[in-house]
Amino acid sequence: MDLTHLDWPFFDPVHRTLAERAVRFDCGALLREGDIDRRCRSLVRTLGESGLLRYCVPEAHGGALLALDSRALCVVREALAYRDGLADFAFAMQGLGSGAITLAGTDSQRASWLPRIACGEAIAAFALSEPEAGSDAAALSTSALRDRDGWVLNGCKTWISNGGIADFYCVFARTGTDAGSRGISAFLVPADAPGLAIAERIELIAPHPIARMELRGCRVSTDALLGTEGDGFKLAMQTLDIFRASVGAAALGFARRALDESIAHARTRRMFGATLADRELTQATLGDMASAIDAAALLVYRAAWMRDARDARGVRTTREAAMAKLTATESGQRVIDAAVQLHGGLGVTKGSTVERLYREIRALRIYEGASEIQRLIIGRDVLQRAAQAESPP
Ligand code: COS
Repeated sequence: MDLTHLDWPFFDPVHRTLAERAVRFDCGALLREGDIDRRCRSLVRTLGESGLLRYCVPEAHGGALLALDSRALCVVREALAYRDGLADFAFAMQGLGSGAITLAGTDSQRASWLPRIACGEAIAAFALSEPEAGSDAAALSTSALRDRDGWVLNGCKTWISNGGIADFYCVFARTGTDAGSRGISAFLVPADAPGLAIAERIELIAPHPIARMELRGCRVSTDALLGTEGDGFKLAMQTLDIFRASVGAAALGFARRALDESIAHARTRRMFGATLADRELTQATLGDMASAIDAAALLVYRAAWMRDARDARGVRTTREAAMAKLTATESGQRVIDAAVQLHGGLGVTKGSTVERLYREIRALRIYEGASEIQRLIIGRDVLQRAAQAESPP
């Protein structure tokens, strides 16, 4: 994989070294052995052994760097996605599922789970979406009622990645009577908590473990509350602010692979007495693909760099993360579509690399906030800035 973008000023030497390591991560055999659950568990374990999962948690709890570093997450996701979507998924979900613990967990919650996440011993999941609350996350209706010795959760969560194989779920539930984003809290729910059941496994066009789960009188202890009661919605959004840029990085990895496959194909495929690469039409297509990739990479790494630089000062980078995810996933889809077109019949043949990429990129425009939500976030921000410029505080 081309790593020349790591010369851009967004990066420190540690990111270049990390990218070289991530590119070398070999998951070949793991991707073929057993069903999807087994493959995913093996990938998590092997990613743990390789040390890459240490970039999903901070140093104090088994991580590689002092704090959760957005650029490191993006660099690893891009390299893994270049190789395989399931490897990227296994890495990303360890970070997303444990992100709220890193951001708001108590010392004891962090000590219980983060070191195990970092070595691949435990699998994490993020449980926000519900059948009637996907894009409108604040409409969630799962409830958590306090009782004498803990909390009792009731409700349904769906599209939960790692559902069925996770060791714990970061569950968002309503603890107050306030409607909307107020009154939502986060809970750390172990997979074996009484009352938690996987109700349905969901099959995707690019398979990974994902499920609908039910919480019926699911009892957890008092110390399962994650962060401050009532601040769960903000915690979910803060977690997504970090991981949305990294979804853009995964899209970049897929798009780079599509470009490389297209270049190799164009240089060898002969047509009308020349190679495809000799044709100006092909050259223009490759030019469009390469430009789209660089544009997306600039936005992804700007967002990651800004979060790393500004987080300590408490400055939000929601807009930048939204721009990165929106642009990289949407343009990634177009780049891969162009790759399929260049490959002709081979592009739609089951088992070809570009056919796999075509399936793998699609969900990225939907999960962790669909493109429409990212456009909404950016649009609202633009209007808010305009209003502030008119009447400064
Ligand atoms: N960081 C911290 N706080 C945030 C925040 C962020 N990134 N985004 C919003 N908030 C806060 C707001 O400041 C506001 O706080 P106050 O009530 O104190 O003013 C509160 O949260 C509500 O914010 P807002 O009014 O913007 O919420 P909305 O209900 O309008 O929802 C969207 C905003 C649509 C952006 C949100 O629901 C969303 O991101 N939806 C997509 C969900 C998603 O990604 N689902 C996939 C799950 S993982 S696969």
